[in-house]
Amino acid sequence: MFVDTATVFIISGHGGRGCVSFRREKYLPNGGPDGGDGGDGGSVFFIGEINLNTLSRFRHTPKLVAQNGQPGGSNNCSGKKGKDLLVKVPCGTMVRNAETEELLCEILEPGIKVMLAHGGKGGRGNQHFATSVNQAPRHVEEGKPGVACTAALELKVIADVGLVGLPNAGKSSLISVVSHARPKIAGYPFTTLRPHLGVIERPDYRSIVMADIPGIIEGAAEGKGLGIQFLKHVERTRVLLAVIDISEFADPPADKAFKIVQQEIKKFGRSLSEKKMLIAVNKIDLDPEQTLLSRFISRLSKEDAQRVYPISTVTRKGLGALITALDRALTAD
Ligand SMILES: Nc1nc2c(ncn2[C@@H]2O[C@H](COP(=O)(O)OP(=O)(O)OP(=O)(O)O)[C@@H](O)[C@H]2O)c(=O)[nH]1
Ligand SMILES: [Mg+2]
Repeated sequence: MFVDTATVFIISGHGGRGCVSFRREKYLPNGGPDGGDGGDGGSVFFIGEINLNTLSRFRHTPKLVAQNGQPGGSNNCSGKKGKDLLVKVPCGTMVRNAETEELLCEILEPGIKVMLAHGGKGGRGNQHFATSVNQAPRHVEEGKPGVACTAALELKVIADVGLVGLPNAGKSSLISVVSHARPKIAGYPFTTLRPHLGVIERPDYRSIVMADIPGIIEGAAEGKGLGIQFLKHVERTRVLLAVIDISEFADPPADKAFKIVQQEIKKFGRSLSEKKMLIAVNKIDLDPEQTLLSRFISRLSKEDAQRVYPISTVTRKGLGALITALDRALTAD
């Protein structure tokens, strides 16, 4: 199952208690206080990880607890600091305070570490409390408690290009021939159940990140099929690529399919329909005379017709031109 939301309980470590102790040595009957400080509690950090694409592990382990600091010891020994907890999360994770819904942070890039809960400070040992009038203090500080909070995590994958289309259009086939991504491909609807990312290598060490999401169907906005929940994953992309099956087996046929895509994107709202969109007309190997392609293009608006890229993921025809166009659309602004 693809999980893109999770609730976690974050608890940083309690600071260790300071120690009450007095120096005891032979021939030194009344040594001064030598109680060490408690160690600081461990903090909880989130760190962005490129290879993760779900929050499912938090369903099983929602408690994220850093270690407590150790109490101080005698002989001025400080307690050990509690170990920090480093939690790997997929890039694109948004972290909110579960009660107030306030956005705490967004983990956008791999390797970036964000502290979610600071560990409690360790208490001071009695060595700090000796004064001229009290040379044998029995007073120490308790360690400060850690921070506890409940956070709501939400994953919205980050990509440059988002693939949108009906089930079976060939979205996963496309991502698998232009990148190293290997999502499942099959001739039945809803093969893809969760988003996949693929990286397309470009000259000059540049790359385009493409997101394959589950297919949408008419009425997706009202919850039909897998719904439009996955469209939020293309919310952060800069360019949308509609993938349309041009073959005679396409059900519904290409022009209807394109209308559904446009309509569902509009219904989703959140400025998705204002994004640049290119149209990949797929499976042209099944339309050798280009009759279906010409008919499809003739029914489009002039503006849309100029954004059509005929491709076949089987023969790989048109893929180069499509990628160049995507690249141009991404670098245009
Ligand atoms: N002939 C032909 N078949 C294709 C082409 N591209 C994809 N297919 C076939 O179309 C079927 C669906 O392909 P997928 O890539 O799984 O389609 P999808 O859009 O990811 O489908 P969902 O994940 O269900 O939304 C598979 O049987 C593919 O082999 C193509 O260019 N030509
Ligand atoms: Mg698929």
